[in-house]
Amino acid sequence: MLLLAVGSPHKPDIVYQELLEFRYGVAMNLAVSAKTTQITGVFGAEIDGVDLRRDFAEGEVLTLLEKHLVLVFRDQFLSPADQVTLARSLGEPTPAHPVVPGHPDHPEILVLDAQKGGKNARWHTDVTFVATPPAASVLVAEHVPDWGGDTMWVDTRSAYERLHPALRDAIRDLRAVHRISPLAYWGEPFDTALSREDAQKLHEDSLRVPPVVHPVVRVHPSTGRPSLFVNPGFTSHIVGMSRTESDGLLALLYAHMTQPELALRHRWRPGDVLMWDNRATMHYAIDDYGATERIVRRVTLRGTTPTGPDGFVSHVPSDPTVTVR
Ligand SMILES: O=C(O)CCC(=O)C(=O)O
Ligand SMILES: [Fe+2]
Repeated sequence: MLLLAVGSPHKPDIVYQELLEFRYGVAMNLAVSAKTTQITGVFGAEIDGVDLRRDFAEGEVLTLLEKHLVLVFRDQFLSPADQVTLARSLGEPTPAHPVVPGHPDHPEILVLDAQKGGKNARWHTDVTFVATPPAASVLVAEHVPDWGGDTMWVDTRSAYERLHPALRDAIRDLRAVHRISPLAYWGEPFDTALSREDAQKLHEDSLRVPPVVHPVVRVHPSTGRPSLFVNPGFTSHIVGMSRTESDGLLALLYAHMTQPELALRHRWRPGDVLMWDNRATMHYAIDDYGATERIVRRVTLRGTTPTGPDGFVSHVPSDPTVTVR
């Protein structure tokens, strides 16, 4: 019987009985083939030996995702339809984006084409400007540039755990306002990749998405582990603080969250599929490839409404002054 070692970063530590059963057409009580290799000492894992178009253990993948927060699968070459099938097997795909139109044939897919303004060169967590942000994202490389275009992630769970205890206590029950700012990451108004009309339409549609209040510290719905849940992409301010206090505190938290020790940098290869736990990470698509082609496709999976350590539940506040900045 082939058994896999547990716990070493360079040894496989998961069991894919279903995969084996698929490959050999018999039910076998064996561990097999999938190999997990940790990417940094903090988070992230590359999973080898799984074909995401065929039989794989969804439950195992979700467990691995919650453990490692970012999963890398190489050589998958998923079509848009494969990507949607995969996302459906892992959870419930959301529409592509609250205001940005989806793929013409697959409304769940958000196509990020750099030459059309789809560059997310800003630290953010996906879609935190709604009361129930996605639980996870599944990103497929459609066209990878010859150089550059890496994506970075940070582990906001470790970021929370590594704060000084006094600071952890100070922020534990704070809330923050998040709001959509599509032009901040979907091409600035001066970005020629986005037409003036498209920029105006995105801006007008975004005005219809009300600001939301989230806990600054989010308790993970599956693991119960707290993480920092503010991000430079969408968090505008901490509720009830002066501008000076809020800007200063957020700047401190962002500097802490984006320290290189909490980061992972992914060099894309054709065929790659990346998944991340969107409840405990932020990411940044590095814009260092000039005008060359770069296209990725994303599907987000529906999440639960965030809660804080004190039980606070995210919502759109009825008192509009809460969100005024
Ligand atoms: O382009 C990338 O690498 C990541 C883009 C992004 O922010 C996303 O897919 O949510
Ligand atoms: Fe993103």
